[in-house]
Amino acid sequence: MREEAASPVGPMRLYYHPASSASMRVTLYLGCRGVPPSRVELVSTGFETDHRGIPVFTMPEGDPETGKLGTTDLTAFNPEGRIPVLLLPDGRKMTQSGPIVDYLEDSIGESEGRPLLPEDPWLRAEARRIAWIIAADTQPYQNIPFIIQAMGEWGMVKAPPTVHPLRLHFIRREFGALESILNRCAGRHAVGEDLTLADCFLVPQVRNALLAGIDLAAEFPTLSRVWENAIAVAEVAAVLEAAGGIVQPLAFDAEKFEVYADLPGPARTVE
Ligand SMILES: N[C@@H](CCC(=O)N[C@@H](CS)C(=O)NCC(=O)O)C(=O)O
Repeated sequence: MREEAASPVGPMRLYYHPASSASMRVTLYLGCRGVPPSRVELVSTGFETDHRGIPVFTMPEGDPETGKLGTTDLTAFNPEGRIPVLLLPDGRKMTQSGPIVDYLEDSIGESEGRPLLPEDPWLRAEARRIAWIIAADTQPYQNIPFIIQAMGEWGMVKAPPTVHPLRLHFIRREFGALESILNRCAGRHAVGEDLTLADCFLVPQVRNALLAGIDLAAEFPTLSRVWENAIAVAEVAAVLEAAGGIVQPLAFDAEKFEVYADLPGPARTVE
């Protein structure tokens, strides 16, 4: 059922946070596609941590949507409680980084900027395959909130979250698959010579892997080359700089986590 429409004027608005790797897939897409703020305005959410040290994204104070909802609880805006969220001028909301990017790619005219999906149907599928491997098969299993909760509530082996064995296992498992795929389809960038949607999804996940201490060049040389070529693109570099640099900054509260998980020693082993 269609959501209640607001005034259908003004830009779309992307609710995101610089600490969110899923959000960064979309902000990279916007930067690389050259979508101006007059078309999609970036709105940073608030950021808190709960008693376990887990990040909680909140509706921004003073935002008109927060005012309408009467709460900063993100689940009132998006029942999934997650970002990114794309808000259309008519009030409709789209969630999930993949569908958000697909919607933007389908609705922005080909005359505006360079499309970030190849024309060839097979190569389009290759780019989406890489995006799906990141979004569906990698990020959820290495996600620090998931790992913290599994340690605290479901008896999983205790270790510092950023370098937890489960996190390392799934990053290495999926990066191994991506390395084989990239060996067939990468040129300068992930799919051929031009930067595509695939690079927009790979870059934030590589930042997570670097926070986990993975030696990308030694373990995944093709992925490492594709990453180096991506971060050499000015638009990509600008998004990374705005989000705190090449390595994903720590986005949980290590001190609260230590108390919650009763871990000996500091949880903050990787800066
Ligand atoms: N599959 C989602 C993942 C979104 C996601 O996990 N977002 C994180 C930040 S990177 C989040 O909002 N987490 C808050 C929570 O799960 O409560 C997508 O691709 O958009």
